[in-house]
Amino acid sequence: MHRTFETTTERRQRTLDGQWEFLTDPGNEGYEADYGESFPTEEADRLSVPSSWNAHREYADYVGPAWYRRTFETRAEGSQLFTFHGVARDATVYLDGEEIASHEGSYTPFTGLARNLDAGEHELVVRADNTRREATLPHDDADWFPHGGIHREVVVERVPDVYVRNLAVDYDLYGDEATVAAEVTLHNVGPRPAEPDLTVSVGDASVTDSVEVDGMDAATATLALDVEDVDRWTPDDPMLYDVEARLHGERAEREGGAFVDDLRDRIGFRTVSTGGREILVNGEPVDIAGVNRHEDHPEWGSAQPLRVQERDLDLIRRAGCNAVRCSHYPNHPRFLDLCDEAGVLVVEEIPLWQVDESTMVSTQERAQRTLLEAIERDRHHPSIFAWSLSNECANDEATVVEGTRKLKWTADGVDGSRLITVASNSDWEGETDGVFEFCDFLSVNAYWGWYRDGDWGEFLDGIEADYGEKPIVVTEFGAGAVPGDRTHEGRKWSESYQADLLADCVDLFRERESVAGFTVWQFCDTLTDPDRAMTRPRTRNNKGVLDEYRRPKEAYRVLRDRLTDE
Ligand code: ADA
Repeated sequence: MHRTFETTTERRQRTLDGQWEFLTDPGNEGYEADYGESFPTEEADRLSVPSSWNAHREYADYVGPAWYRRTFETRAEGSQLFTFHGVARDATVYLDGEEIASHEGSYTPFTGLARNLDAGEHELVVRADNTRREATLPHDDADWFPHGGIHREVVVERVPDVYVRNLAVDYDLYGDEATVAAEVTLHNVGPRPAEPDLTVSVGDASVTDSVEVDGMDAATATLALDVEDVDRWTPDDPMLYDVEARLHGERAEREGGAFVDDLRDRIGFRTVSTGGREILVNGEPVDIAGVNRHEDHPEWGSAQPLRVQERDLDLIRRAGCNAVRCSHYPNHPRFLDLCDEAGVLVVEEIPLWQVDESTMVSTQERAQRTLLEAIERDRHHPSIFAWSLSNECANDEATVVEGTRKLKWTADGVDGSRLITVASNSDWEGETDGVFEFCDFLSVNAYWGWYRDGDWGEFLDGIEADYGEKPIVVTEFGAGAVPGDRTHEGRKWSESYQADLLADCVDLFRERESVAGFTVWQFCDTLTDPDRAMTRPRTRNNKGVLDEYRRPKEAYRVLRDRLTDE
């Protein structure tokens, strides 16, 4: 299951996990060119879905297009909704030879609908391509490994002619009362108009209305309801409420019978804001102590089995951390569910990474789309307290500033309930950041003591002086450590050097009033882009406080000693 709870009780929902046929296509010919119309099953390998093909020895370094195929059976005629929760990176989906969906970007979902699909066997073919270019997100210079493949779940749901396409819940909180507005989009894939009853419920409160939706059309209705005696979501007591949009309707006379459909999610009632140099949850200051986490594992690549997610979160919490920065992209939605349940605070980012003037222009539209997709997918997670619009872009350039401002407007337009930030290394590069001006808090990346010598204290003095009274979160700092290299001398690349540097930084950040928190770079060692292999031993970014198998380095203990009483 792609979430920790059921997202429907009425639809027949299947996850197309398991082995799919798989074929790389280095010449980008399509299988038709070499093999004729039908998929060359005899030539194909079998690969597990979800997984990254680079986690399989034979395809460890493969970058380019590849093809997946499988068949599946449907018992009865009906419409089927296919949701791909993540294909890395660009994908086109064909059902029985017809294209039903295409999408760019590894980390946000997309859907394809097959109207009135016949009963019987069907063929699903997916073309995926992990080639990075100047205008892809991330671009071709990004330093994390370009995993490819169907790395998140593929879910198929049988939906009635009129079904709930989307549910977006917003609320305002007044003490322990909430006024909720639920925007529900219905999609009618049948030819005739319909007027089903729509019930929206939040916990025990509910409201019902009827909604008209024309044949072959969509309609959006906003239903309002009040929730009383609200138990707020707090990091210490992360109370969650079930939300549901449920449809009841009569089919057209000729067909007879009733239909029903439902879509479920969860929300948590809380506010996030800033006050002076502090980040506030429900008006209370929180000290952010967290890690940066890439989705990466030696056995799974960028895919994320539940057990890996549970264990990662457990290790994060055992270190005394209360926050995760999902660097540098929307993480798997189930990981966010776990954070909601644990009361862990999350910064979600889009993969707009180290973009300059020219790449800002070429990626602007993709960035807007990705941001919208991320917010649409994740708007209900109470754990997410901030959207991070970019990482280490050339924020001293006017084009980049204006492009980022557009992203902020986009986020504000669809979700006014979270803080906005960007992670910036401008000051570390000796430049002035033009984007900080419209951020709610400043996310600062710097590697004093690793890439360069310098004084963290002086550096923070400068930031405090330059950007007004806003909270500062040091979102990246750290040092590389080759696991097992423990030395008395504590030279670079040793665990000892990394541990000492982290200890000094954490002590300094915690003492400083302007610093509302920090997220260590990074949770665990991760595969790096092969182009960086000569400066990164083991072709990994070794700045993890755990190694790639999540075994602790000295730095993990140092962090834990400082953040817990154990
Ligand atoms: C940058 C970047 C990270 C990581 C880090 C490093 O700050 O944001 O993605 O690559 O550097 O390890 O050098």
